[in-house]
Amino acid sequence: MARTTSTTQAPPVLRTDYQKAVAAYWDTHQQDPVNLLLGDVDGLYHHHYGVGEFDPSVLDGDVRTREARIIRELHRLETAQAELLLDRLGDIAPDARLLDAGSGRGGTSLMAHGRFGCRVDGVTISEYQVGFANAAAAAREVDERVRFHFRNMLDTGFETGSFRGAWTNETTMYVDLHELYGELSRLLDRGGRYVCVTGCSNDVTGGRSKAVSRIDEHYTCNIHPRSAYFKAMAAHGLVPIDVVDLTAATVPYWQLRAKSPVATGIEEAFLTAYGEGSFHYLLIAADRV
Ligand code: GPP
Ligand code: MG
Repeated sequence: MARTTSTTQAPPVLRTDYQKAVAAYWDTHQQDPVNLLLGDVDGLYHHHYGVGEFDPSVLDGDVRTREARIIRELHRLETAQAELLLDRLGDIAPDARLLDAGSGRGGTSLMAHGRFGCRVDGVTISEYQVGFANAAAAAREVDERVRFHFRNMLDTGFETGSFRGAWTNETTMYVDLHELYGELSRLLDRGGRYVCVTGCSNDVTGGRSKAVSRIDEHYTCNIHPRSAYFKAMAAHGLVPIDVVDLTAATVPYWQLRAKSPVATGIEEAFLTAYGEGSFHYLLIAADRV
């Protein structure tokens, strides 16, 4: 009988041309002042937007310090967004493990570790981001407990049922939701919590508006309709416990950003999309059953 030998090779992290294009975007989109100058405020580098009212006094007063005041304020609103996400994870014990699916430069993961003291693993398909975030964890001397990996959130390779919580902080528009929730459902322990913050298009107003299409084009992403989230979660044993419409809470962030020296040109598309009701900023918390 012929003997067959099989070698087990890890599948490549980047599977499709689209994933390669997304990785290339984040690998080369490094000098973005809107993210770097904000992160420089306290060493937490975010790749998500902000929530809450801004202090209008940052726009007035001494012109020499105006830019620094606006940057601090935008950063404060982005950090408040991550706090809101972490609030919805509930009580997490120090011996639990959390997953940051699409971890960017690591800001939310470092905050999660700071709050819960637990182990956090972040995955991203940008090797540049892995290096940046691991350096940030080392600078805070938490690299034993907070680790970033060059892995695909659709197929992380982590052990089944090994996570108590997982989140996606504005990353789901880069992936197929069924593939993602299949993987998160596998990774979460029974009763584990998933928290999603996302921008989604409004099924009620029909197809993708011009403003939403502009956002997709700007970031090379595919914004999903609101209904797609609930269908995909239901199909993969993720049962929503909380749904919060954060649209009104994020508009001030975009208004301030539009007036700021770090505006990138995409601000008007967000303000139009939110203003016309074709787009919502949503938080969904769900339990793995
Ligand atoms: C912000 O990243 C988030 C995304 C690019 C994902 C798209 C999110 C939507 C809600 C549609 P960033 O902080 O790198 O963006 P920017 O450089 O514009 O601040
Ligand atoms: Mg940003």
